Formats: sequence, C-alpha cells, structure tokens
Amino acid sequence: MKYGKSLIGAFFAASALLSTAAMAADHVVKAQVTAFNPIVIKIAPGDTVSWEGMSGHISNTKFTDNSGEHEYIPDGATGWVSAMGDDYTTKPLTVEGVYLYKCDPHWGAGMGGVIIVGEPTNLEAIGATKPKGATKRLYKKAVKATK
Ligand SMILES: [Cu+2]
Repeated sequence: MKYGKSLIGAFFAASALLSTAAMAADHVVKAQVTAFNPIVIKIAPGDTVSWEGMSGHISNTKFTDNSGEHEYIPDGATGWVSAMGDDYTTKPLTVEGVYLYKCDPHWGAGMGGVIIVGEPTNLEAIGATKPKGATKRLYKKAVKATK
C-alpha cells in the first residue's frame, strides 16, 4: 500500500469539503403583493437567504426612525439593502441572532420579515429598543418563533 496514507488523507479532505458545501443551505422567501412568505425563517449559521418575485420590492435591514438609522441585527453582523426589483441573495449569514428586514415601498403596509440564524442572541436587545408599529409586529413574530 504505497499510496495508502496520502489517499486516505485526500479522501478525508475531500469529504470534509463536500460536507461543508452540502450543509450550507439557501432558503427562499417569496414577495407576494405586500408580504413576504414566509415572514419568519429559521436557518443555520452559514446559510443564505434568497428573495424571489421581487419586482417592485426591496429587502433592507436599515430602518429609519426618530433617532436615525438603525439595524435590528446581531452585533458583528453585516446588513444589506437589495436593489429595487432584484431577486437578491444574502452572503452566508454566519453571525447567530435575529435579523429584521423590510421592504421600503410597502413598509407602510407592514411588509417585512425575520431571519433567525441559529440562536436568537439579540432578541432581548431588540425588545429593549421598544420597537413600534410594524417593527414591533416583526419583533413579536420573532419572539413567537423562538418559544
Ligand atoms: Cu414590497
């Protein structure tokens, strides 16, 4: 068995790569009139989220209120703003926690969604900001989904 060890090593290296690729999943959220479906999704760290049917819609983690721009995402995470009408896919969401996002053109109708990556590490922090209106409704959906 001249090649034994290196072959076994190569096999394990290849299977490790394959299992990493197989584990990361993409989750689809559909924009339907003035709502995202599903509104709340739970995913694993490293997964991605893609939006479909986004003609006339945006996915945006930046919320603006009286105190200025604010993001309801975990510390260390990076938010996003998709281009209008773009069937956007996030980068792998590696930071665990709750991510709220909204569709700006339909935010008046409450069009927003929740992504929970792994453990909802920042859920209490979001509650502590005393969210109002449609943001509060998203927060409540996040709370319900984590019970
Ligand atoms: Cu919309």
